[in-house]
Amino acid sequence: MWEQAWLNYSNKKIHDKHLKMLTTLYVDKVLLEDVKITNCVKELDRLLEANEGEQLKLTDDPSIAGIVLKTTLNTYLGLEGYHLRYDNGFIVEGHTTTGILYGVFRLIECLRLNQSIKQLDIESVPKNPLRMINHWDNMDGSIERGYSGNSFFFENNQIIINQRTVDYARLLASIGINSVVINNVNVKDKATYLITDEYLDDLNQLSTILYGYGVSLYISINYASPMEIGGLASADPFDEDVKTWWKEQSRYVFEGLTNFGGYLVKADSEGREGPFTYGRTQADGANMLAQAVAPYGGKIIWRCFVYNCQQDWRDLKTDRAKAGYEAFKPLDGEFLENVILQIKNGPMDFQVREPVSPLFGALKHTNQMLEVQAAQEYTGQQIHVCYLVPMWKEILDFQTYHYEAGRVKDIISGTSSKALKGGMAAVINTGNDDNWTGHDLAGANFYGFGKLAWDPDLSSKEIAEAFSLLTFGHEEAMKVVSKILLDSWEVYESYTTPLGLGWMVNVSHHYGPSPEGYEYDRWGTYHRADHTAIGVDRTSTGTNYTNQYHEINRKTYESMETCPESLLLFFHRIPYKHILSDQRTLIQYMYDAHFDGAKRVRTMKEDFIGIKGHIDDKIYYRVLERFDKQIDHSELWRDVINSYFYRKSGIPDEKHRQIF
Ligand code: GCW
Repeated sequence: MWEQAWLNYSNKKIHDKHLKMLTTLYVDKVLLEDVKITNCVKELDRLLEANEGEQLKLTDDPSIAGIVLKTTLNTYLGLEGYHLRYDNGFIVEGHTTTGILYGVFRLIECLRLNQSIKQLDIESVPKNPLRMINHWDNMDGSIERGYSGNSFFFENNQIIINQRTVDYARLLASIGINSVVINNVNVKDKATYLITDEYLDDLNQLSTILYGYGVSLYISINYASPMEIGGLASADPFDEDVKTWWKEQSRYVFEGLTNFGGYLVKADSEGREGPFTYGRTQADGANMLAQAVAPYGGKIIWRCFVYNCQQDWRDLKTDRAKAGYEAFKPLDGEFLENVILQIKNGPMDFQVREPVSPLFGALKHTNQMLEVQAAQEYTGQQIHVCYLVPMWKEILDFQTYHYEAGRVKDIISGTSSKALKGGMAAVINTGNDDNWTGHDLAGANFYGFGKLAWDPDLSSKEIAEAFSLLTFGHEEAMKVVSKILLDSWEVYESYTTPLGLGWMVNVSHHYGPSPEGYEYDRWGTYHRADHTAIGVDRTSTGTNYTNQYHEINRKTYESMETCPESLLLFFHRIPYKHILSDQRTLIQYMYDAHFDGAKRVRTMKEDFIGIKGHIDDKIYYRVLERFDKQIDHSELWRDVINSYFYRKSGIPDEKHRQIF
């Protein structure tokens, strides 16, 4: 049976006095007809029941109510914001019922976190218009890069709808997510038919449930659909028959589904069909679809993950890092206004550390959305603990210098330019495991993504603490777990591939060390180590990738002296004997990082053991098992990487530790 993650209301009781107040609810009669309000009432019911409180009663008299839900005509809260305050009772106000729903979840969270109620006065409006989850779920039930079981949306080419669907929608609403793409961007086989009558009724049941929690359904589409299901000879965006096919199909889908949002598209990428086949641009392809969905207010989310995945490793000119910018920057201004470009955080592919994609802000007339990956494909596959909120915050705070308000978070939220709006998307880390995310601590990435997408200014620490307290229900557990979370990215990085190196993983499944796994392959991901040096020169003396940044950032990255050390090997080719800022040689830094990192995993486990008894035993043992694996695998990383560097360089460890 699946669990409730951070919505487990029975793990920590709320104050009796507050509980009592929640039992008398006033809501305007008309509002009670709205599904989002009935969902608020159900949520309060759940809380009361889990806390063994009295039953909730509706009252006609707001003056005796302990909690009041109401709409305000005032539009300052927008379509999703809320005002939550205490005035002899809890008052949750929104301009819309969606706002009220978010406000109720926030109230429950405040009460469970035991925040001071007397001063409760929170006005909150989400910073990002789109706060989106991308599932890479396949219709046979498998999940591409899934590390927590199978899909809870699909099984045997059918759509699953049950109480878990509702609980998922509740989890989304509780962290402010407003859109979800349920199927993998690699759209194949039956998934191509999701936009046909074969699935429409089931999809409508799903979209109706999601709607009740403020979430719009999106679907990943196969660009070749007009051929694969429409029987047309091409999918050329300039072909009138193709245009008509998409218009007809889209009318059908938008009219058939409640609150349908639009399509997510992976085109001309890793073997997927796209406009390039017909000599058309990415904008031609995106705009053709945008026109088809525009009459219904639909959106096209078009991914920028376009690169040559057939590179010859001997080709030193092509630099995969440059591909996204080269494909999309020249098209700036050509996309219709209901197209949003979805850009991965870095120029490569979700490595443990990458610089920020130079497309952000360089696109001046195009809606932009940031794509991050909560699924830990390259960051330990939910066996290793790796809390990614600190990484995402660095990305959001990155100053592009392209605008006065030029940080990535300003660009995607529409602060830089009122004309442009996007948001954040996460490839999510969920599956049908009881705890949703395989590793219980990986829930922090799911929770944290939503919180950050709503408010990028929250700190990594406050998110980690709130997650830990809500999920594990104990103060001591909160202290220990949040500390582990906050250290975890740095620890993982240090025993895998520090200094921006990346890619030393096993080919295809991407787990575990393989220093030259990708070195002679076609994917364009090379570190080019020889016996004297490692790294790719991406400056003006090399591939000139640095030139894709604003001049201020270009200069910073150009020089080894000013380039942030954490990205040194991303931008520069460095001799092993090069002296780093702390006077260590590069090779010694590598050895030290790998030895220290693996050691720190043992400390994390010991700290975790300290909270035994404070948290549910089932969770405790589940996490402990993951730590044991992490210890083994981090030591493997340490040994394989250290041996590799030793054999390449012939330079021994100054501290004479064991290198195999
Ligand atoms: O990182 C790569 C993954 C693929 C994925 C692709 C993408 C869905 O290894 O599994 O495909 O990125 O983002 O499209």
